[in-house]
Order: sequence, then structure tokens, then C-alpha cells
Amino acid sequence: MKKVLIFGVTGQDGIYLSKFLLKKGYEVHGVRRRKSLSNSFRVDYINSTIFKKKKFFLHFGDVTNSLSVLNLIKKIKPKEIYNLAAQSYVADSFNIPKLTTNADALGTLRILESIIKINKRIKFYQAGSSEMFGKVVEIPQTEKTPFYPRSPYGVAKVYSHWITVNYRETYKIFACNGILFNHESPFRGENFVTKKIIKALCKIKFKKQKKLFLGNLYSKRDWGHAEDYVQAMWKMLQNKYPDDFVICTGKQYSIKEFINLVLKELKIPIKWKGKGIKEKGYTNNKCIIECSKKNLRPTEVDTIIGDYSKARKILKWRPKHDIKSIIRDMIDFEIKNI
Ligand code: NDP
Ligand code: GDR
Repeated sequence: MKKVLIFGVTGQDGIYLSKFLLKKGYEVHGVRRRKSLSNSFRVDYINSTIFKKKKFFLHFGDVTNSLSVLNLIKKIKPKEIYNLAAQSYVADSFNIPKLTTNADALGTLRILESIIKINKRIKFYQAGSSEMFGKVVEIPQTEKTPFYPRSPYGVAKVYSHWITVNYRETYKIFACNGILFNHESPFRGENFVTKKIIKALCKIKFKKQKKLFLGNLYSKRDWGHAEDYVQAMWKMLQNKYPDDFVICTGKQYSIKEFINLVLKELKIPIKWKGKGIKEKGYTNNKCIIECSKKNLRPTEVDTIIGDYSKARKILKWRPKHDIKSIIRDMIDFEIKNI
């Protein structure tokens, strides 16, 4: 039985990847951080579902600690390692740039160093991001598009990308970078815009919340479903040779377009009034959406849209969910919770 080790298992992608690999018959080992409280509804989900019965094991560890990383890899002896661990909230990375860099950049180096010390045959997946393209220099973005990150998070991910390429070339290890565009699901962290919008609008529909405060309504994102994207991660490590791949849908929506799609699905009528930070959304003359400067970023990624031709050709990967099915999946989850 193949053993895998997932750093960042308690995150959105960690959950989908674990489920996917367990189905494939893998023995899955996941690393979680020690917290004063059991950390989230996602850990509760992990503990209370199929993971209990199958070959799934949780270990405490932290990618900011070299020894912890080294010892875990030594003890578990995985065939594949997926590095999903990161401070992944872009907005926060402006306030905690050192912590972000330590986890998102140096964390990757710590894993790579451990691999070359312990066993160079371990395959490695690095969770790269479309945020590396930042202020995009071409449209759409491919594996060849130069990076221009716009946040400490993006900069840290660029470091991780290149150190992964460098270790691949220097030590001939099987290391891949996924350059993943935004992907969402019911397990998305609550700060991210899709989850924030859907959760709030569902609550507004059931009169459990009055208003939703957002920031920039006009940035554009290429949104996919996490369930599709974790399959691409696995496919990269099953390819004949290690390589880097853009994973996206090739379709783009603004935040406002996303909100309008959610409102339509929830059958909430909307009228937009005002411009810029003063723009507001009204339903039956009641303001339910407002913008606040608090939610704006010092530097923004205005537009992002990828081209997954390489993944389609080499990995035979394509997204199965479209924007509507992502929204429906997320709404169903919130409504069940309410
Ligand atoms: P999440 O934020 O949901 O999950 C991040 C995971 O990393 C959590 O399990 C978190 O643990 C863990 N983590 C954070 N810091 C550390 C640390 N110092 N040591 C060990 N674990 C740590 O992210 P996603 O699941 O959405 O994303 C997975 C990866 O993919 C991340 O690296 C992200 O940057 C990257 N990515 C995500 C995209 C997306 O749209 N979702 C797109 C492109 C890249 P805890 O639960 O304790 O906080
Ligand atoms: P992003 O995702 O920064 O693209 O990073 P996020 O959902 O946080 O923001 C998307 C866009 O929405 C705008 N926005 C708001 N964002 C948040 N979070 N909250 C708001 O109130 C709000 N109002 C408007 C943002 O300005 C932005 O333009 C995600 C993360 O998962 C990263 O880890 C990952 O690498 C990239 O996607 C690809």
C-alpha cells in the first residue's frame, strides 16, 4: 500500500485530497498543527467521517519547524508528499509577512531538504498559486507566463516555486509545482470571498443576518472546484516525469458577477446603486450589501484567467464543475447548516 504524507491536511484541499487518495487505496498521513482548541469544523469533519475507519492517520507538526518536518518524513516513510501547508489568506499576508514567508516559502525548503536527506525517491507536490502571476503580464496565464506577485503571500509562493524547480534540477528529484487558480468548496475557509458571500447571503435569506460587507467588487477570478483540483495534484505525481502545470477553468467572473449568480440561485432580487466604495446592493429597498475600505487590499490582483491546455494534453485533466455547480454545492452546505 502506498503511503502519502500531506502537510496542511486540515485545510480545504487537504480534506478533498485525503478523501480522493483514500478512495484510491492509499494510506494517508496528515500533519496538523497543535492548537489550544481542536481547530475547526474541518477537523471535526475529518474525525467524524470515513477517515476513522480507513487508513488515515493524523500527526502533529509544523512546517516552520525543520526538525518536526524531518522527523515526520523519517518516521512515516511516505512515497509521496503533498505540501499544502500555508498561511493562505492573501489579505493577512500584508499584516503578517514574516510568518507567511516562514511557512509559505521556507516551509517548502524544509520539506525539500528533508527529502534529499532521507530519500531522494520521494515524490513531491508543491501547492503553487495563480497569485504568483499577480499583476498579469499576459492573458491568459500559462506555465510560461512570467511572475509578478502583488502580496507577501504571492512573493513567498514564487520562492517556493523556484526552489522546487531548483531542487528538481540539482538533485534530480521528482518534484512538481501545481500553479492552481482559485478553487472553492463547502470546506473553503470563511474569510475567502466566495464562502463569505454564500454564507452571508444564505443567512440573509433566512433572516439570520442583515448585511454583508465586502471590498473590491470588480476584481476578476478564475474559480474552480477543489474536488477537481486535487485530482490534478495526484495526476502530476503519476506523470512519467516531474513538471509544472497550470490548473484552472479558463473562465473568469468579477466578484459582483459571482454575487449576482448566488443571488439568482437563492432567488433574492437585487438592485445595485452607487459607485466604487459607495456601491450598495438593495433588496426590496433594504440595503443588504455594502463595501468597506477595511476589506480593500494595499495592492490588488485585478484580473486572473488561466489556460490549462498543458494539463489537458499531458495529464488528461479537465475541470468537471462549472461556476453554477460550485455555487450550488456551497449553498446546499450552508442551507443544511442553517
Ligand atoms: P487552507 O488555508 O484551507 O489550508 C491551509 C492548511 O495549511 C491548513 O491545514 C493549515 O492548518 C495549514 N498550515 C498553515 N500554516 C501551517 C504551518 N506552519 N505548519 C503546518 N501546517 C500549516 O488552504 P487551501 O486548502 O485552500 O489551499 C491549500 C494550499 O494550496 C495552500 O498552500 C494554498 O496557499 C494553496 N493554494 C490554494 C488555492 C485555493 O484557491 N484554495 C489556490 C492556489 C494555491 P490550520 O488548519 O491549523 O490553519
Ligand atoms: P484570493 O482569494 O485573494 O484570490 O486568494 P479571496 O477569496 O480572498 O479574494 C478574491 C478577491 O475578492 C476580493 N474581495 C474580497 N476578498 C475577501 N477575502 N473578502 C472580502 O470581503 C472581499 N471583497 C472583495 C479580493 O480583493 C480579491 O480580489 C485565494 C487564496 O486561496 C490563495 O491562497 C490562493 O493562492 C489564490 O486564491 C489563488
